[in-house]
Amino acid sequence: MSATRTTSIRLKTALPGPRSAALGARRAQAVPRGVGHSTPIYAESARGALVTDVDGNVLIDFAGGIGTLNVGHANPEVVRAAADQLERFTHTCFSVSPYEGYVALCEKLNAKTPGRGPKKTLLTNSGAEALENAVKIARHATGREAIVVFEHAFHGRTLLAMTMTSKVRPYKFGFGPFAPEVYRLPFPYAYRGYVPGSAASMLEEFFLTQVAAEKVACVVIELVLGEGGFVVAPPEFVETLARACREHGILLVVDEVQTGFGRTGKTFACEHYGVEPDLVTLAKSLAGGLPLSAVTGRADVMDSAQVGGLGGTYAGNPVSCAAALAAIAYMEKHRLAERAAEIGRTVEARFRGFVERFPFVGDARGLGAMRALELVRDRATKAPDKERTDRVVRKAYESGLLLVGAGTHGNVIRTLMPLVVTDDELAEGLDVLEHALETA
Ligand code: PLZ
Repeated sequence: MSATRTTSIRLKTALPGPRSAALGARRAQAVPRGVGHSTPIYAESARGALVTDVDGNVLIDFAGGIGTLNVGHANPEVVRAAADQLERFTHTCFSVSPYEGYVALCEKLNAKTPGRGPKKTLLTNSGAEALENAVKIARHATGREAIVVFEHAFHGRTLLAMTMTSKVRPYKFGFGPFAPEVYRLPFPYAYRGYVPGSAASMLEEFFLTQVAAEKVACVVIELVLGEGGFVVAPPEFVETLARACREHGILLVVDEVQTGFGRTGKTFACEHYGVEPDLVTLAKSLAGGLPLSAVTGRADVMDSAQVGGLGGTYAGNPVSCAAALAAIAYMEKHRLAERAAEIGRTVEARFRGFVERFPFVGDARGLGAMRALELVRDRATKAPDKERTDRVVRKAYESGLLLVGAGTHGNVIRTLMPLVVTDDELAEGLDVLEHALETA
């Protein structure tokens, strides 16, 4: 830590301040309680990795809109591109009167995503919608109905995406009946019992006891679980899975909604594994905070659905496309994936120290800047400690750091800071996190 470090956090009030508290009271009257929030801090403005709240407090953001802000809050190049497009036209609907931005973005994503053959891209609005469409396309292309997903997966909140999501509370409880033909495999969770080398026999058993391989349209996997707690799939597992998919004519869909656009230290998590998925789903940091998602994949697969079978009124909105093109150009120009790897090394070193220092930190893990701590009641039983995790998140925001938890047991703290975070902001945020761990 350098003596000359600049500090960014500026607290004028206790948090939440009076204006945030007043908005919280209005919210309670106006918004259903089902819409949760991890902090009660209401934003007034935000730049880079800093958020200024309605009481004038400045906080460091390690949540980044749950991973949507790799290029930073209100990135000036994204804002300019979106504003220019807003001036020209806000919307025509691509299936009525198309426009270049949609096509240019698809060309860009076809070129950037893993996989050497010809590719095509469909644009949609949200991560969930991308997953829904990936499944529609996979089913159409294979003529099969079953889909295979993983324990601890998160794929969204619409009926099919919610069905594909694993965690019952709060995401599924009371919201059934669920979509049919969704089968679930255990995720290779090293800290909680995955045995290396067991992938092939597990898959064989699965296709005998759960669903016949020749009935499966696609397997959908997050290579690093997002909401599930930043568990990194071991490469040997992914290789075995990809091989089984190839052997059985099953399409491999990699959900890069949270891992994408540099977060893991490479543009896409797939690049760490050398797998070429048939389809990838993209969202979050794709458009620098504007709503946009995509399915990119093998042209022959993407083209299988009939004309008019894919689309949506707002899908691929021109303002979001302009923002995405600017966000991608910014990531390339500023080598944000490399910066993510560097951030990851800094965070990893501090987190290793936290494992040594705090007996309740059971595991520290991640890939690139996507890093997590798993909190347990004791290291022998590994009993999850959600209560302490919630206290850490609260202590952190009270001291000026926005954080989000994760994990099926709610006992994981994860980092999703904008990748434009400065070294000083990063160090200060990590200090606040350490203090929160000390006192929570
Ligand atoms: N796939 C891998 O991480 C969204 C969820 C926030 P949407 N994760 C944040 C919440 O509380 O709903 C996500 C993801 C992965 C799909 C999705 C879904 O993306 O844009 O939220 O629909």
